[in-house]
Amino acid sequence: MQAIKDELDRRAIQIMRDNDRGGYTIPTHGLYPYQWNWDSAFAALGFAAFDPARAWRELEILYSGQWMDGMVPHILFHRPDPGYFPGPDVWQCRGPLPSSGITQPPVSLSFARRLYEANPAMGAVPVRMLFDPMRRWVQWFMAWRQHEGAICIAHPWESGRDNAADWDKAMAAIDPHDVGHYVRRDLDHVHAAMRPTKDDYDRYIWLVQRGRRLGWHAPSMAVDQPFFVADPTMTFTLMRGVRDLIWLGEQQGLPTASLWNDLQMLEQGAETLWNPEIGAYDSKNALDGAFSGTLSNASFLAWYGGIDRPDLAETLMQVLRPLPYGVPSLALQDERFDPKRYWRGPVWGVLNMLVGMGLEDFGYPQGPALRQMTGRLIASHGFAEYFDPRDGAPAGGGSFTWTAAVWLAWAGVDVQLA
Ligand code: 2M8
Repeated sequence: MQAIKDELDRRAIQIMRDNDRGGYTIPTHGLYPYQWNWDSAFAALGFAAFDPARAWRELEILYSGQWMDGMVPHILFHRPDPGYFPGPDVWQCRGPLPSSGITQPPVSLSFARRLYEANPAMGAVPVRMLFDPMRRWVQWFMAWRQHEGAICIAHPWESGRDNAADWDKAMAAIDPHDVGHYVRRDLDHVHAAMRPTKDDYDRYIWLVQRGRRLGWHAPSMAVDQPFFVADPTMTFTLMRGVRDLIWLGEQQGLPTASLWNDLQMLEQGAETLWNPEIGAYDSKNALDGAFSGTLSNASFLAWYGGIDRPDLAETLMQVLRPLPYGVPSLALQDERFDPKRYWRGPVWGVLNMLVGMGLEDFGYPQGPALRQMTGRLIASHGFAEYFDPRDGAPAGGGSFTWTAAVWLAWAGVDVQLA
């Protein structure tokens, strides 16, 4: 058994090294040839298991793309690559590096704390360097993505759960008839049945075109927003991020006063996302106040954010009961459930990890159980981008950085293989 675990560790490290582009890591060769924001944060955790200095480098390069207004972009286009659409020519942004004009869940705030805790002597300098950029990113979220204390997305790609059922109604309100012709590249790499539909893509690109037209100027973009949805992914990852940033600031004697106010606001905001009809946290359209009515894996991030809800654990048990490999991106009982289509059913190692870490913090037995399920999923089905939640069949891209990182940082650590 130890030999199998050693071999999986070796493969995971090899994937991280193969996807390393010299200081930053791509999610997977071909499909995603650039540096993605939250993927990079997971990569840092993976590197921490075998090369802590390289882990900090990953975060430093990520923050080197931060915009003047504080936003840290969701993609940094370090080197042009025609294999991905939309590339830097479509986004036309004006940050210090070629980038996209939107952001992604700020898990890097919390993972910086994990890196620091593992080795405070090595972490002191990078923490002092990254603290202010991180605090400015938090301020950016509070200024431009906050609604009644919850954190919203202005594009489905911001949540990281691109085609989640959460956004269906809000996306239907967009009319993308003037989007024009464009050529998707994702379908060169992955079967169309596992990817978002053309209707989704028309709206993704239409929203990019709007941002470009407005020069990605946050105040202009906030006027007559066509899409603005409060998202549990963003709200809970930022909530934990702020807690962890406060902790880091206190360790290093850095100013944390404004962060306490942000935290209080986020805690109030999170409660606006509790949907009693589904017994869980839900996304909510900030433009009309309607809940999406979606039980997703993000519905269970409350513990990760630092909030304990025993009634949420009841709902989680029901969602997990029929499934062997963890929290699906959409509950099996939902009529929109699609086991292969990306964020509309498949199970993702990264979300299992965030949900599981939160449950472990609060001492729920489902936390270690989720860790073992994820370990067994990866051990038996490889380092795929995501998996069919019913039988674990691998889907999407292969040799995936964040799945390798989840193995190294969490799921593979004390895995018990049969
Ligand atoms: C997926 O999203 C990108 C756009 O950002 C895409 O499909 O082109 C999502 O799974 C997202 O969460 C992830 O960060 C990205 C790279 O792995 O791929």
